[in-house]
This record gives sequence, structure tokens and C-alpha cells, in this order.
Amino acid sequence: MNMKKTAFITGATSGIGREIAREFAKHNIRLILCGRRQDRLDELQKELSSKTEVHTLNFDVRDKENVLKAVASLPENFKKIDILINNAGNAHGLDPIQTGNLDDWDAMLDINVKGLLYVSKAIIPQMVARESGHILNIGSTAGKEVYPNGNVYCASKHAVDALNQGMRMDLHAHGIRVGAINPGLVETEFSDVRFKGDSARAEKAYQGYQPLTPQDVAEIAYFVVSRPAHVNIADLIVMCTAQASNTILNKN
Ligand code: NDP
Ligand code: 8X3
Repeated sequence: MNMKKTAFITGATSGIGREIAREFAKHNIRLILCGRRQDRLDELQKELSSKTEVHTLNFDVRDKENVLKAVASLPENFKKIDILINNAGNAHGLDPIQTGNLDDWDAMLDINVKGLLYVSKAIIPQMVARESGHILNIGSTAGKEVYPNGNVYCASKHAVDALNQGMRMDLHAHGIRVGAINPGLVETEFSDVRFKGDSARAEKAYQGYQPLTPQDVAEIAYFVVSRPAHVNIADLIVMCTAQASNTILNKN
């Protein structure tokens, strides 16, 4: 019997998702890498193909038809998904609620919340049918504690926290593990996206202290998914040592 597991990773073109892909490849987990930037997907596929089988899927998590189509299009040897990493997401803007941008609000709720739901909806039925599977949601400390100007991003991550709990309640009876990793500040392209390419502002977000690296989070993700089937790490917060709460470090 083939015991090799297959992981479906959203947001694998950058940051935390890309490092989870690299970490899983080291451990011979078959990979389905998702994102919108095909060149990045191709590069990562090339990099990891000597370690494991890799398939790429290019879709926007906001497009529910395409999410379903992409999952349905998987070749036979990638169809059985053991591990779903719900990671795709970003912050857009850091403005007080009174001057917040409606397009930013839509982006955060559509990607971080509805996108996560669409991908989960496409994959959960096969896990229920098999009575096994593992869903790991990448939440945030922003889903545990709100910070000034974080309003809608924090709301989207609080929604991920609620969905993590709700999914676990509904799915544990089907032998499916559901858990979350909630990181604090991790140096990725996150702040470039949040500040819309203002790289000076983005860099400032990680200056004067040592933030987490995506690799730190990826190692924890592998630890979580490599526990025996009766062990479910339900909810985990990880911060860099310099950070003790969401309000301490200035986010510019
Ligand atoms: P990055 O910006 O480095 O990566 C974000 C990933 O999400 C990219 O691969 C991007 O791929 C993908 N993505 C964004 N929008 C979409 C979309 N509409 N459809 C499909 N994929 C999309 O950020 P991080 O690695 O930091 O973020 C990953 C997760 O970690 C997010 O959920 C974030 O909220 C969370 N997080 C980050 C923290 C941090 O400090 N960095 C801390 C706590 C949580 P592409 O653009 O190719 O589509
Ligand atoms: C990303 C970390 O603190 O910038 O979720 O919101 S934070």
C-alpha cells in the first residue's frame, strides 16, 4: 500500500506557503502547489521535483467556479488529498476604519475568508468519504487580538479562527483533524502586499527586532501534520521572542 501523503497548499508561491512546500518535500510528501503566479509555481515545481512529485494549480481563491474546476482537474495520482494547508491570504492596507478602502476590505474578506471556504468546500467531501484527512488553517495573532488600524484584516483572521473551531466540531466525527497555526510577525511579502509595493514602508515593519521566518512556521506545520492520527494540534500561537502581543510592535 502507498503510504505517501499528498498535501494541497494554497499560497505556495511565496512566504509561509512556499516554505511549507519545501519542508514537506524534504519529508517526501507529494505536493499540489497553488497560487496565481505561474512563473513562481513553475520555479518551485522545478526546485522540488527531485525530492517529490509536484503538481501545480493556478487559480484565484476568490473564483469559486475555478476553485472547483482546479480541484476536479487533478490527475489520478494527485486526486486523494490527505493534507489541506489553507494558507493563501494577505492584508491590504492599514488604515483606520473611517478612511478604509472598500476594495481593500473586499479583497481581505474575499480571499482570507471566502477563498478559504471555497477551497475547503472543494476538498472536504473526499476526506469525509474516506473518514480521514487533516486541515491546517493559517490564521494569525490578528485572529486572536485586534490592533489599531488592523480592523478588517483582524476581522478576517478572527473569522478564520471561528472557522477553524467550527470545522473541527463538524469534521472530527469523520476522523478529520482540523487545526490552526496563528503566527505573529513573519518576514515575507506580506507587508509588500499590505503597503501596495511601498517597499520602504514594508521593510520598516521588520526592522529593529528579529521577526519569525517562514521556515520557522513551516517546521511547525510539519510537526503538526506528522503527529499520529489520534493527535490533533487544535490551535497554536507562535510569535517571535521580541513580540509579546499584537499591540507592542509598531506596524507603521
Ligand atoms: P505572502 O504575501 O508572502 O504570500 C501570500 C500567498 O497567498 C502568495 O502565495 C499568494 O500567491 C497567495 N494569494 C494571495 N491572494 C491570493 C488569491 N486571491 N488567490 C490565490 N492565492 C492568493 O504572505 P505570507 O506568506 O506572510 O502569508 C501567508 C498566510 O499567512 C496568509 O494567510 C497571512 O494572512 C498569514 N499570516 C502572515 C503573517 C506574516 O506576518 N507574514 C503572520 C500571520 C499570518 P499569488 O499572489 O501567486 O496568488
Ligand atoms: C500577520 C501579522 O500582526 O501584521 O497576520 O497582523 S500582523
